[in-house]
Amino acid sequence: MQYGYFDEKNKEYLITKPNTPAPWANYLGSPEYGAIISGNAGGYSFVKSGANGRHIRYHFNSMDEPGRYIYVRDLEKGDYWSGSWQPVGKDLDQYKSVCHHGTGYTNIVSDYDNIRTESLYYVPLNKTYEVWRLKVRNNGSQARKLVLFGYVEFTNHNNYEQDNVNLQYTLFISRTYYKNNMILQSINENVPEDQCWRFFGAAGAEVTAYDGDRDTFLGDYRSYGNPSSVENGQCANSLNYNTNSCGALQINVELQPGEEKEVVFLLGQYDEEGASEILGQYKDLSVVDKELEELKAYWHSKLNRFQVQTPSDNLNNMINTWNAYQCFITFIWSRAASFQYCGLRNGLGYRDTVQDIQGIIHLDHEMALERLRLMISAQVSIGGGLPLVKFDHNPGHEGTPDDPEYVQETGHPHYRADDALWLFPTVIKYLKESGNWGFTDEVIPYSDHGEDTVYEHLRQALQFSLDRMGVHGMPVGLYADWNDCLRLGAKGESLFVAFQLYMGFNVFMEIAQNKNKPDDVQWAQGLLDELDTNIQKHAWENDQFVRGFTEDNYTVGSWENDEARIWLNPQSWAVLSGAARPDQARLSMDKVYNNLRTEYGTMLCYPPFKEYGMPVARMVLFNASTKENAGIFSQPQGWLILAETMIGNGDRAFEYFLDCSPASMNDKAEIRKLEPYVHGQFVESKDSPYQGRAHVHWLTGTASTVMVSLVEGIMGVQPQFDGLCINPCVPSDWKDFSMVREFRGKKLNIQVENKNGVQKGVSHIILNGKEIQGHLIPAADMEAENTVRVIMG
Ligand code: IFM
Repeated sequence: MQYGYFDEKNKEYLITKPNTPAPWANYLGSPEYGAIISGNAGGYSFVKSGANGRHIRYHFNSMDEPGRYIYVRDLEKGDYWSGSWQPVGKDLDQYKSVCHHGTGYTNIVSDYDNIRTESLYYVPLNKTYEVWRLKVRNNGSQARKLVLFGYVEFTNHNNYEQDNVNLQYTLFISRTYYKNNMILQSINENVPEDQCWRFFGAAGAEVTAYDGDRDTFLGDYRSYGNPSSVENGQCANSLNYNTNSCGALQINVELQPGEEKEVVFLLGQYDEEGASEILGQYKDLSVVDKELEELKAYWHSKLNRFQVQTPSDNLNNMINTWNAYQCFITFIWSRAASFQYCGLRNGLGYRDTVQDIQGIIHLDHEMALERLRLMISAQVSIGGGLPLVKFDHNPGHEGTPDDPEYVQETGHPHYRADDALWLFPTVIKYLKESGNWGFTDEVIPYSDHGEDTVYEHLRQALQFSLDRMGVHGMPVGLYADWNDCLRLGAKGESLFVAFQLYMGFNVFMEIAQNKNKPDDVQWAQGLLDELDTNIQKHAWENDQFVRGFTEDNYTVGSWENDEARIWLNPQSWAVLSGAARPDQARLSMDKVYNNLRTEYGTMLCYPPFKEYGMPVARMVLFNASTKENAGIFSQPQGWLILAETMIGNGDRAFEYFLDCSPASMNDKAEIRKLEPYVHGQFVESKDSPYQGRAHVHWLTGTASTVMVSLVEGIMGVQPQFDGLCINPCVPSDWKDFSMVREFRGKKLNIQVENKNGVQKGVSHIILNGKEIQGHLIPAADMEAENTVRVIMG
């Protein structure tokens, strides 16, 4: 079933049926002032921290409530509804609505009983409050008297846990006040220093009545769907005292046929003075249109740095807007706040963040650089990464995972085997995109003590693994590798990490070569050769790579096992790292195709664990076909696509893209449930009764891996030190397609011709009328704007 569609031109997803199978969300603002909103206006807001700066309430694990509600009541008929379908939930035969989720804004347009409302929600650029602009229009032939209500439910404490569980305290420390068209809420904690203020105000119309007491507004034994004040058509001018607070503002309007009125509601964490100043800025309501345009321009100019036109709308929507936008959202928000992440994590996961950076490098390498520096400064001097980089990370002064204080503060004991190795693909991508070669010489502190150049940081990352090798000559798995549930320990070995190390050596050598350091190249080459021999000797099993070895020498991911006998990641990473020989690549990738692929994506391993489990295979805790226990983990789908493109298989790479693309499920949303415009963390696979159902929306490393696989793999646009390589790997029935790419301040309009229908292979390129052999466009030959013809075949 379909609930909406993509509007590629406006970079929006339009929800045309509001009864979506899960709350379909969008992000507004940034963690400085963050807001999440569903197609039914459910969601919450906070300043800086989803857990500690929360000022509006959302019930996690609920039916998507409460939220930023606007109610409309017809004074004469007594009927009422809401600007979003929920919470009142009118009959969908009479109530029509279209929710436009765009880049940084959401606009819900509804029609009911000849009244059209447009509720636009956004956070202005670089501002720390939110705006709801309501337009209400009488499309009928009779004059109408309407009562409008804006409603928000404040938390009673900035810490959302306190708000939810410590009621014997938090219920008694908040008060609301009404002043000058706004409800102000104060929370008495450590007054006066930490006195916390929130406001909900209206601009553009006079408030006729208000409620600051939630229980009065809702009434006893009622819900958000039938609040007492709305049903009565009159707020009670209540203020809370030892009860829950809220902000409810009532505005009465009269509309002649065809007439439209506007009111702007504003919400944030400001005291009276700050709030009045903000309200004052919206005296002229046209500010809203200006701010909306600014917001669109900000996002669209980033996204427009890489745009494609291919025969697949699905791919176009993903590359041009939604996958790219999701990469930014995941990059900016990390795993801080969504409808599943409740905001509790007080920092950035090392591996997740370093991977997230990759997703935006092609669109904004400057934004990427700042975060990259931070992550390098969270590498411990012995080379490993801190599993969690706290929001108040203090380079040079942090504890380490061996240190009880760090463990107590972060809840993260022990090093992960993979963390710092993620720097290799990320740093090299940044260097090649930006051309900022000097970055390798930049000195950055270690997290605990000391400092080094980025180049030496990379060497230390290799050293961390070299200092922790197992009996087969491969890196040990420690507390976890990429797979959080695989505990191979201090002696068991991980093939995933072995392939990461393999890639690490190759990247290090490439950089060393460019820096003219032959001794370093030789050092890395010798170690790489050794690792290669060990992988070939111990890890290849007829037609697949194994996943690892436990301390007691059980082989994880052996075809001889009863459970989890084949794993996806070692096969794709053998290709990505360059370790797989051509015949191994083909055999193992075919084995993946034949044994792990399902119509909803490719499983992480199969069959699921049932018997073999703790302490090594912790995924046994998950139901079969769920998450790491043979679920379709979404992030590895990107590696799979990329691996297929590296061995020239465009048809299969595209097939894998279609399997996992959220847009492929746009007309099967009742199965997938999640938003069809964003990836989730995983999809249930074939041993689940709900095969195809996806979970954990928005904040997932999938955004970056799939993005990279589409941009560099399928579209084949790969920056190099000295230029831009264009080497697409596409389905054989793609005869021509185009791209627009910005690269180091130059613009390239690229037309690809594939008359012979090959999957991969460029015969020549014509740059501004001049023929180039091969597929590299030298940076030195580029003009400010370039016409590029790429001839495949
Ligand atoms: O790699 C991890 C990630 O760090 C957190 N989510 C699960 C992934 C796979 O275990």
